[in-house]
Amino acid sequence: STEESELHHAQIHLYKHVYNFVSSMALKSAMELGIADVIHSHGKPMTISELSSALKLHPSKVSVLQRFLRLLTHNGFFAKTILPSKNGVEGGEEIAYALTPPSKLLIRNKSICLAPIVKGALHSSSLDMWHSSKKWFSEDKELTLYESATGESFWDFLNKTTESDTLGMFQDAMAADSKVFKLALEECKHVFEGLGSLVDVGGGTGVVTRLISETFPHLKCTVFDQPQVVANLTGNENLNFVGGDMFKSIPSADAVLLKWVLHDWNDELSVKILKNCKEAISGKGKEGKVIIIDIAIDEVGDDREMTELKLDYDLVMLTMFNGKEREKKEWEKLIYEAGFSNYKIIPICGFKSLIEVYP
Ligand code: 2HI
Repeated sequence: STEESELHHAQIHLYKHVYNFVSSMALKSAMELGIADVIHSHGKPMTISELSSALKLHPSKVSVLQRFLRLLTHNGFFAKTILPSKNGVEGGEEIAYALTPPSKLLIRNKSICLAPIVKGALHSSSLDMWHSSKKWFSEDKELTLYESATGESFWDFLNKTTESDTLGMFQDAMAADSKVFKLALEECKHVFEGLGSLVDVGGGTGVVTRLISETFPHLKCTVFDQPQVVANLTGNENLNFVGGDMFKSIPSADAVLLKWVLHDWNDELSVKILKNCKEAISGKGKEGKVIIIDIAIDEVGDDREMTELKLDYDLVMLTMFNGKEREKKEWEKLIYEAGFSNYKIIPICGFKSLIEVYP
């Protein structure tokens, strides 16, 4: 009956969402084991026994590895290939696992490697807070879920010195993400053409600025971040690191870059940052610009998978920082509220957008 079939589908739907975390955590296991690295250095697809000895697993874990790989293969991280039987005997064929484009993103020491994102985003410090959401919903406080659960903000957690280098973990993740920008820079070169100077607000260790600086060697670049972030960093003739507070004032330049910054902050604080950006580019008159790189939610234009990722990110930003991912309309409101007159939005890097904002 239709009632029965509806129940079946509803059940599958619910269980699938209950166990979504298993796919995330199996991906984390693959990253920690370094499965992609091993297949990559082997240079060709590997059988289970080859993998298990290269990974130095306990012999009792061979079948465990095989089952992890079955799920990861189903999820598109590996591809099964059949190796011809060695001695030509029928049924002697062996299965070997090959890399796919998503697992190639886990290979370390490649120019683009997203393993640090997997590590940081699926670290217990990013996940534990979710167990406290019921308490958080009942609170009449402006705390993030992270603060409500741990008693301190994520930023304070990053900055306190502990035996595990959490600030380093976060910076590695941000730097890894920034390297993806190298390809995007080709598509959006025109955005930076003709500029004399650029300040990268929240530029961290300067990965994006270095990429821009390599492409535009005459551009005077400044990486602006909190004093403790830039303390031990040195630039070169056209790249310098400046410590400060973006809520107070931002160094002057022809253009300001805000990559993955505004989604960490609520509307009120984002407008404050944008107003300081406007002040920073005021010397250039109408020629100055602010360049925002962030997510723009577009439930109509994007497919389901893309929207799901953007909405997931929205809850990550909400729970960690009281930040948000914004729809195009919300970006527009923010931009005009900060006193800008116009903007242009283009998609880059798969799921992000580049927004050029003009005074
Ligand atoms: C490391 C990486 C991430 C994290 C925490 C870490 O939180 C991310 O990649 C995510 C999120 O899962 C993130 C992305 C952008 C951003 C802040 C966090 O501005 O330790």
